[in-house]
Amino acid sequence: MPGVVLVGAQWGDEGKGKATDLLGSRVDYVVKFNGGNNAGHTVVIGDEKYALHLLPSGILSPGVVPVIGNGVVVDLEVLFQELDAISSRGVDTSRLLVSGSAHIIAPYHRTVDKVTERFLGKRRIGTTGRGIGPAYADKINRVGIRVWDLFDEKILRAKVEGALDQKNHLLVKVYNRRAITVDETVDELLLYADRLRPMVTDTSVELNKALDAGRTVLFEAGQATMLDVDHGTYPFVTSSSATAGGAVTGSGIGPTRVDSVIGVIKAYTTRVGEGPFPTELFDASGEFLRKTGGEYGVTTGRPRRCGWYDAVIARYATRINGLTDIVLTKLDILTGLEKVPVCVAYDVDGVRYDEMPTDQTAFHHAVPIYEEFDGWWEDISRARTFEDLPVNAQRYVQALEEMSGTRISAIGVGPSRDAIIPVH
Ligand code: 2SA
Ligand code: GDP
Ligand code: MG
Repeated sequence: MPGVVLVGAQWGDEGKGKATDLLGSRVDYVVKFNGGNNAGHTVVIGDEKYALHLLPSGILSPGVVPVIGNGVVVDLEVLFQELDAISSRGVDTSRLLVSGSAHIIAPYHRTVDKVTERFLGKRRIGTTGRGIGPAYADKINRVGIRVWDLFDEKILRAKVEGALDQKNHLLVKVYNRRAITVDETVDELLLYADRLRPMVTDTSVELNKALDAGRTVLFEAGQATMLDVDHGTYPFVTSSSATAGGAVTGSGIGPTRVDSVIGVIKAYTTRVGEGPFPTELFDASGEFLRKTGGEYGVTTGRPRRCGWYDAVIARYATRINGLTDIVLTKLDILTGLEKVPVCVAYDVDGVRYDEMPTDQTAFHHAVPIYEEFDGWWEDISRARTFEDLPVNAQRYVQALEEMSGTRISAIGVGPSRDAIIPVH
């Protein structure tokens, strides 16, 4: 019966892909419940490195059924490119299931995403340009196209017509672009319909049956808590529910099916795209984290903004997601620092905040209040028990655990599958 949710606790790229892969041998299903191919998860298995975008990370584990849930937005071209790429490397992709209720990213969503960002200028979000926001906007606006619609050409044509109505007006009149035709869109979407058909099902039924039968289902979030459309740093967020609640609505299970919620947190902080980031570093320390941590986007290659660990965010993520466990990643990247600062609270115009300010102006003004920890120089990449860690690294981890209020159940000390320390 265990339903396990795994979420990012910061602004993404915490190492969720690796954490999911680690659990792979113990789970029967891995469900992606939000986002689309804006995600980028890196999994390193032996000498092989896999970058996954739209596919759930569980696809790499033999025996796991990977599921794309109803909360996901699917770019069909990317789906098949990704499937072909990993099949050609010997991965069995035949078990993939896709929810018929998931929404489609049509070519016009990608166009609107790019054009809107350019139009926003200084107020841009820094999106991945994959059409994610416009596809979710259509879903909420009730002019979206769902996977089921691909199998009835008449319906598909009518829906594309409805969706293009307003868009063409905007594209032609406001953005000075050419109009997109119904025919070109329908033709492109139908290219994939036959190949997709056998994977499509009511995944809610499948997942609930699996849970009833005592199977373990892992719900894997894309993006992260601080990018969640409700709980993140709005408007500098993605357009989906990336927190634990999204696992429920995005896959069609009830909240009572969730037994544990794992938050993946990096030992420092990164962010890609625009928006406030209190502990961001603009000096040599930031460059050190970016270089040593290889902090470049998996999807777009963008350099990630880097900063110190923020315990206010960890506490917030604990509360919003109801975390039961934390997987702390990339502790190895902090090796070699004299001192390791941790943000314990914010100063907002002279007032101390121990909890996350949800008012956008207050968060923009938040100045970190730091506590400094002594660093360590020893290589920790081969540590496999907590006691193998230098005492200063142990103290750092214990302090983070106390500040977040959630137990740290595992510590990552390298990118590979085995570079992990189980705790407790
Ligand atoms: P979008 O494209 O509408 O979802 O962008 C909105 C914001 O969400 C951020 N976002 C991400 N942040 C971190 N990692 C993401 N995935 C890729 C990765 C990013 C990449 O894993 O490396 O390759 O650049 C991701 N996806 C969306 C985005 O930066 C905007 O701030
Ligand atoms: P995700 O989007 O949360 O899945 O994370 P990404 O894959 O975008 O970024 C995390 C990066 O850190 C990947 O390159 C992983 O291979 C790597 N990684 C994960 N855990 C660790 C760790 O404990 N130590 C080190 N050095 N790298 C890690
Ligand atoms: Mg990522």
